[in-house]
This record gives sequence, C-alpha cells and structure tokens, in this order.
Amino acid sequence: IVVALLVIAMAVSLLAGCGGSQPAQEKKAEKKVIKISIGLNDASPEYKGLAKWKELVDKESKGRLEIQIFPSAQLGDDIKTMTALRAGTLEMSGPSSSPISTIDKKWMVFDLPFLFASEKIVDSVLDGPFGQKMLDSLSANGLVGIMYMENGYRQLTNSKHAVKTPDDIKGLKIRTMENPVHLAAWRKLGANPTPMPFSEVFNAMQQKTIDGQENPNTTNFLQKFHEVQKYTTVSNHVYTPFVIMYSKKLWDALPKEDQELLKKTGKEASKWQREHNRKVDAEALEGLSKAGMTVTKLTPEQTKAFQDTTKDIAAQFENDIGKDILAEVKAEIAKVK
Ligand code: KDG
Repeated sequence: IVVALLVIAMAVSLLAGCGGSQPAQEKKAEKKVIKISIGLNDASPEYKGLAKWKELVDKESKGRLEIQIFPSAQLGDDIKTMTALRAGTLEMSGPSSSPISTIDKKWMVFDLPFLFASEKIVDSVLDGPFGQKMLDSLSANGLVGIMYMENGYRQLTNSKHAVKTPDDIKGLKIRTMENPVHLAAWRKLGANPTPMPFSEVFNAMQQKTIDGQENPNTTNFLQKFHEVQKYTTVSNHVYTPFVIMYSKKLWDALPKEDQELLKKTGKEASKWQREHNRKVDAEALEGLSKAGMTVTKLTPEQTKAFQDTTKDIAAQFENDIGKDILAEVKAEIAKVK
C-alpha cells in the first residue's frame, strides 16, 4: 500500500508540474533592492518623501523593485555616501546640495545667501531648465541626479542668546555644512564657523563644542535640537535643496524600463514631498516654541541687515561657480519676479 501511495503521489506531482491547465512556467523576474542613505531620521520630510517614492516604485514595478531607506547616516554622512555612489558600492544617497560642491564647485550656486526670495522662485528654478541642467551635470562625476526634494529655508539656532542682528552673531561657534560658501558667509557675519558632518551636530551641541547650527525648522524640531538649543532665529538665509542621486555605475547597469520607471515615479514623489514639507514646516516651528525655545522672526528690515552683510559673497565665489551659471540662475529668477 505504501508503495502504491508513493507512486500515486509522484504521478500527481508530475502532472501538477507540467499539466496542461498550468501556465507555462514563467521565469519570475528577479527582485532588485535599491538602497538609499540619508543623514536625517525617519521622522523627517525627506524620509517621508522617499517612503512615498518607495510605495510608488513598488506599485509600478509590481514588487520587482524595492527601495530600502537607511536614515540617520547609518550608511555614512553625505560626503562618504557620495564617494560610495561614485565607486559603485551603494545605489543611492539624498544629500543636501551643499556638500556636492566638494565634487563640483558650480553646486555652490545654491549656497549663496538669500538667493531664492520665495518658494515660487524655488519651484520655478528647480523644476525648470536650470534645475534639470544641474541634475544632468552630475553624470560627469559618476552620479545620476534623479530629483530634488525639499529641505527648506535654513534657520539659525543657538544656545547663547537671541539673534536679531548680525552683531548678535559675533563670536558664536556655528556648525556649517562642509562647504566654503557657508563658511565665508558665517565668517562675514562675525561667527566662528566649523564645518561638520550632520550626524555629529547633536552631540557637538550637547557637549557645547559648538554654540549653534542652522537647518530648516523641520530638522531642528524632528531631530530634537530644542533639547540642546535655546534660541531660534527665523532667518531664511539660504535654501539648499536635497538632491536624490544614483550611482552612475549602477544606474547604467539598470534596464532602460527601470530607469524610466524610477524617474517617472521620482517626479511624483518629489512633488508630494515638497507639498508635505510645506505643510509641516510651520508645525515644526510651533513645536520648537512649545518645547521652550525662544523664537525670533526677523522683520524685513532686520533681514536686510543680514543681506547687506553677505551681499559680496556671490562675487567672491563667481569664478568657482562659473559666471555662466550665475548669469543663468539670475535670469531664471528674474523671469519669476
Ligand atoms: O539627509 C540629509 C542630511 O544628510 C544632511 O544633508 C542634512 O542639511 C543637512 C545638514 O545640515 O547637514
């Protein structure tokens, strides 16, 4: 009986394997994992935007492409991960535009103080030919620019006193991103600036090796900087976008249809993220105030004092950025005004 049962079982399984009613065995396309590193944590609007993208990519590719997001610099800070992308050992990273200037100086254009006077200008320049040209130019350096996401206007925080005028900045030890324009601008304002990767900023403020730093309200709140900082100045002194980028080495190995899918869904995610960021920025500022920070909103006159003090920075860096790039961005801005 045992033998007979075995024979029947074998026959059934054989029939199931090549039976007429079964579809011809499809070769299941291999699942591809795409890792992306960011410095901010998983509460950040950058993470949320990437989570949205992950969802869109999953749906469009029917689960074949999987984006995995690694927050809080688990895979390294901006400069380290860009190096990994160029070497082809990591697929993606989402740094601020500022550290890209360590690879290509023209990216310093986005670091110029008070360059973008409104979100309308931001949208028009980044979504227009200039923004696209900048993304495309990354390929000369082993990177593929997929999309921009919004970090937002940067605001100054510190642990010493309220800042209302450039005079109040004198002597403050301010962490900046690793970027010469930021260093020059803060020096001009009288600060003692120190460049530092993002993941070290909280500890440096806690240990008081620095007095302050500057980042958008969302970062200041969601990274809990209010636990180690007392004063926020809504200074809107610079807008540095996130650049969501892919390793060119690994991108070139992707099938064309996957490249198109990633870019297409990227457009949608980028739009979603910008809207999300703008919704939560005011909430974050309120959160900082509720958490006990003293909030100073610069008046237009006060803002002008900061603009006047930093007005020569563009000329100082025009050769690094390139006169053509500066002229182009200014022309794009003028179109909006
Ligand atoms: O995920 C982005 C971060 O790595 C970083 O770019 C954030 O603006 C930032 C900063 O101040 O370093």
